Amino acid sequence: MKSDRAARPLPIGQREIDEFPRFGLSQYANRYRGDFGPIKINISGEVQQPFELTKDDLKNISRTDMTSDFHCVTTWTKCGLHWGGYRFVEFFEKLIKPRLNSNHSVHWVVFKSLDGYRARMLLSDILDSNILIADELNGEPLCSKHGAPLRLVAPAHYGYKNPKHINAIELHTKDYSFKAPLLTFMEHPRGRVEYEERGLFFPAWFLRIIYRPLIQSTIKKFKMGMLANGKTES
Ligand SMILES: Nc1nc2c(c(=O)[nH]1)N[C@H]1C(S)=C(S)[C@@H](COP(=O)(O)O)O[C@H]1N2
Ligand SMILES: [Mo]
Repeated sequence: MKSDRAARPLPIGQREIDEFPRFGLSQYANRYRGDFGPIKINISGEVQQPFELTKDDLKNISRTDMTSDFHCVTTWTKCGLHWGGYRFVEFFEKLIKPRLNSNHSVHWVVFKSLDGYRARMLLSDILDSNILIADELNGEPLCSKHGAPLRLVAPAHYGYKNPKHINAIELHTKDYSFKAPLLTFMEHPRGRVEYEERGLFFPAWFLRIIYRPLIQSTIKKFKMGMLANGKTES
């Protein structure tokens, strides 16, 4: 059943789907683990000393929740997901900012994941109050399928800017050159849904046409990956 979205049209080029599939780049499909382990995030880059954050550090941050739609760049949208966790802005202000270099000028934030994925975001984009570091989905602890132990939820950005299984955060200056985990054209530096920043070099309408036929086979590959690598949740 589709959700009632009469009052709010989907973003340009998106189509609503019923399920919320495990999804990503095909090369990550087979890197699923039934248990991605406890929270352990290594912080490095423009900091005085690299350090590690664990669940204990999160006790100092207030919890929050948010209902939002999730837009994959390949054109599927899952509406009305309810996330729980921490606002990234508070996570950053309390746990990272005090330990930055005194003369730092952080511009890019790079998230790295336990499955080898990585995503870069502009710091100024992710200090927005609707960006969460989530550990709950629809009232349950976040499952492995959708990014345990912690994932970024950035509803104004395409799915590829919502890294799952985060285990490292790097703070970089403006001149940092990011190596995308995908082909260069597939990684827009900002990836905002509102401006249809699907990728680079090609117009967004063209990327829709080449991505859309890949959705079903990708969902299948990610399902197979879970079956092969210790699926513990549906
Ligand atoms: N660690 C990790 N994070 C990732 C990906 C991935 O393959 N690995 N895929 C990205 C893409 S392209 C999408 S659309 C979303 C999918 O999130 P979901 O699996 O919870 O639906 O995760 C994003 N974050
Ligand atoms: Mo995606």
